This record gives sequence, C-alpha cells and structure tokens, in this order.
Amino acid sequence: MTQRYVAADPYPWPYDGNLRPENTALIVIDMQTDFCGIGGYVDRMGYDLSLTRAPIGPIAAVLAEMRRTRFHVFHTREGHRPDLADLPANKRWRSRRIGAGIGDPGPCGRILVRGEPGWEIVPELTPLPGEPIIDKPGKGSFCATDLELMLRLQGIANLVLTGITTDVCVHTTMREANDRGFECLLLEDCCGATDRSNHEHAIKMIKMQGGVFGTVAASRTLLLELSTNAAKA
Ligand code: C5J
Repeated sequence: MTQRYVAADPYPWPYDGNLRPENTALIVIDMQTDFCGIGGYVDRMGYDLSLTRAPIGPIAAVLAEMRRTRFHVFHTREGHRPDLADLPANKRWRSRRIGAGIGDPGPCGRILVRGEPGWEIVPELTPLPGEPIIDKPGKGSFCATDLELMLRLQGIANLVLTGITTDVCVHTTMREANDRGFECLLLEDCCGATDRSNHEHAIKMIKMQGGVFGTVAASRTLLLELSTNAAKA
C-alpha cells in the first residue's frame, strides 16, 4: 500500500498513512439555517452569524473535491421530533431562558424542529442523493443515531470533520469518534463557533497531549494532498 498523509498539527494524518476513498469519510456537521442563517436559532440568541457562516465556502470546496475523488460523505442535522418527545426538558428550559426556545415558533419556523425551514441544511451545502444524513437530537453525532453502524459497515476508519459549532457539536462528535477508535482530522477553516475564542480554544484542546482527540489541518492542505494523488492516478 502506498502511504498517504495530510500535513497536520500535531501529527500527519492518518497516523498509519492508510488514506483511501474507501476507508475515509467527510462529515459535515449541522450546516443548518438554525445555526448560520438569518432568523435561525443562533441568530435569535444574538450571536454574530459571520462566525458560523465563515466555513460555508471552505466546506463547499472540500465537498466538491471529496465527491470528485469518490470519498464517502455524511451530513448531520441537529433537531427534534415535532412532538418534542426527544427534547430533554432542561435543554428546552435553558433555550427559552435566553429567548430562543427550542420548539417555539420563530422566523424560520419552529426552532430546531425536524421538517421546519430553519432545520434544513443551507443551500450551498445541499446533500446529494445517496449521501447519508444523520438526524441527531443532541450535540454528538453518535448519540441516538445509526452513524457508527453505517461507518463500520462501510469499513470507514478515517473521519474528516467539518461544520458548526467547533466547540459544541463538532467537538462532541470528534470526542465520541476518537473514543470509538476512528482516526480524526478536523479542518479548522471548515469549522466555526459562536465565539471566536471558543473556536480557537477548541482547536488548541485537540492538539494537546500529542493530539488527544486527533489532529488539525487547514482545508488547503487536504485539498493539495487529494489533488496531487488524483493527478498521479
Ligand atoms: C449547538 C451545534 N451549538 N451544532 N449546536 O447548539 O453546535
């Protein structure tokens, strides 16, 4: 096997050089209007949308290249059933307390409720037919979903993590994946948080202890590796 690596910090990824389209998936986390669109959940909480919209362009470029080179692609959406049977009471209470009640009506429909306009993935990153979409009630993509089953059945070992927010759903997913033995790369310009310093600190946390949850690169580094190897092929 020819070994392939992406130059990343604190170590080149994947650790064993076994990077192939067959064993590697891009995961695009929660790129929904509720997290980065006008009138959505994050907007209602009063955060600066430019921070959560910043990754849209970089993710679109990575999506295009990983689709072209035939890697697996998964998308996730955070949201709750219309009857809110999967919404913990404390999650609802906390969101209402700050004026963005999950399940309550807003400019983009009921906040974080499945099927509502705000819950949809933004048009720039619309999933293609055949790309699995994981609907999750929580922050992590492995909790109460069939993501792990699908990854194992497809023989996927390596995950490229993108999406929002860096410090919440992306970090939780990365930690869950790392504990399950997946080899994780986070693309820092393909993630964003509601607070710039939280984004930076979330990246810093990944890099501690030699890469406690995996490793970090800029998307251009991954794109360079993919285009170089596609050119050779
Ligand atoms: C949050 C997310 N921040 N997708 N969700 O509530 O990170």
